[in-house]
Amino acid sequence: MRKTTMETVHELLSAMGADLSHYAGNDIHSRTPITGETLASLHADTPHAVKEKIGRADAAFRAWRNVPAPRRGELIRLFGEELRTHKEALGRLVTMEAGKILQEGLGEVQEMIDICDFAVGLSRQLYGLTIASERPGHRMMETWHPLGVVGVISAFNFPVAVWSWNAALAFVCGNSVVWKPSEKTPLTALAVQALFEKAAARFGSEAPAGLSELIIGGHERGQLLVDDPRVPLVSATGSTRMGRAVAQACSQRLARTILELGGNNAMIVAPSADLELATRAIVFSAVGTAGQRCTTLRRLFVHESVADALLPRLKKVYASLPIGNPLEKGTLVGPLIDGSAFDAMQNALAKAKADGGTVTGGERVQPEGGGDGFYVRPALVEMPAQTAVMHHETFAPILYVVRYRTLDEAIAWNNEVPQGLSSSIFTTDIREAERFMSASGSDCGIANVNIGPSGAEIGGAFGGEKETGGGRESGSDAWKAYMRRATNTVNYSHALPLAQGISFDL
Ligand code: UN1
Repeated sequence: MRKTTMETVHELLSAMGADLSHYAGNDIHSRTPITGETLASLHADTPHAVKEKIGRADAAFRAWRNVPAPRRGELIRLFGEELRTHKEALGRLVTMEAGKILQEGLGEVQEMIDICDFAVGLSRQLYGLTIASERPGHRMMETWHPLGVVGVISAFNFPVAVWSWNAALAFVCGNSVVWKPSEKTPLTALAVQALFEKAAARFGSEAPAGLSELIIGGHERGQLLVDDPRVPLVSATGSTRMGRAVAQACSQRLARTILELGGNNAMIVAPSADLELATRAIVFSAVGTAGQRCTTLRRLFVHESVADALLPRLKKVYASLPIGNPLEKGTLVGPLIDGSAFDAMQNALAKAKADGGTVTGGERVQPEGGGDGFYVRPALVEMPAQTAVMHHETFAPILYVVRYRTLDEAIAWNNEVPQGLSSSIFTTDIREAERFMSASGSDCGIANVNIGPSGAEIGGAFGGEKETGGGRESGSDAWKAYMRRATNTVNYSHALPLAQGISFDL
């Protein structure tokens, strides 16, 4: 007999050691976007429980900060092992709860494994500088110390990887983590928490209880985390509207934030571009994850000399995109997360039409077995100019295409929107490529050449400017945001010279 989706989900959860019985209730409903069916109904943590969890995490921090960083790395190494063992199960669960195709579900778990590896190495490289002192017999240095409880708020579209970019770094840096995942994806969060607990059990008693806490609930539960004075850093991923609220609340109590908010990412296709590569990059970055990545390609600026060669190719690929069940091999476009995402997409397309756009695709499709899932054909929209609708991020597969004449014009359009996450140029002209990456080029946190704007590796710092929020997560030196820096000046002389040559004779 064929298993129901619900049975499969429960099997996957129990394979990973996640036990839903603690959360039996009726506040939060996990629905699979594949068919719209409810997978599980959970109760939300009460405000009291949220405060207790933050308290436990705070106590855990006080013990964990004294564990040597390379030992802390060992816990993350074990966690990475759990993720390797359960990659298939977790990847599948991501697909079932968030609707992305299985290749991308697995890719998301791989991204978690990659950041664990990065964090293990980092645990032996939390370096500070030594600095030449202006005073004789003095030494200056900086030391990086753990910060405290790190609050992580994540969105439905990367229900597990975004937590891991933050958490893997936070843990090796000596912090504890309290996670408030999207209320649309509580099951994947419970699975990850269970895998972390397995790793912590193998690590032993040096890992204090409360090191990783999970809060199930809606945004008002997240608000408790954001407002809590025991949380010195909140890392939030989601809409600009949410990020603004988090920033305001945190600035009120002078807490730190790492914000990774809306993206409205563009690609420039220049006259010398390799159009075959560009086509593949455009399609992956515009329709991957059904247009629901913050790095999704949303605006395409094509030089007028190549537009007539590129657009027919694109239309051809778009017309034959396999849309359907994201668990099935061969599917490239899965469902949107829910009906409101579909409505937002239709609204944006109506506005684009009113602005003179010509829309191809964008309609709802109903694949066999898709039930109440919201599947759409990705839309290509040829626009006469970059109009107001293009200044907004609509979390759906809509690609606006505008023809350009000069590179200056295309770069200006790239930068004209309020968001500043990712961008790319396809060109084989080194001058254009360097110009795009220069100080007067793209104003985004990510500026790529001959690859699309999405699908970043974990080794680089990830994040963007302007309304994207300015935060950086993941690789490079993003770890510094999860620590506090102490400057230490040590006097090993028998005198007490003052800085700036001040004389202060007693
Ligand atoms: C997001 O959509 O919130 O670069 C993150 C990418 C992925 C991460 C996207 N590595 O597309």
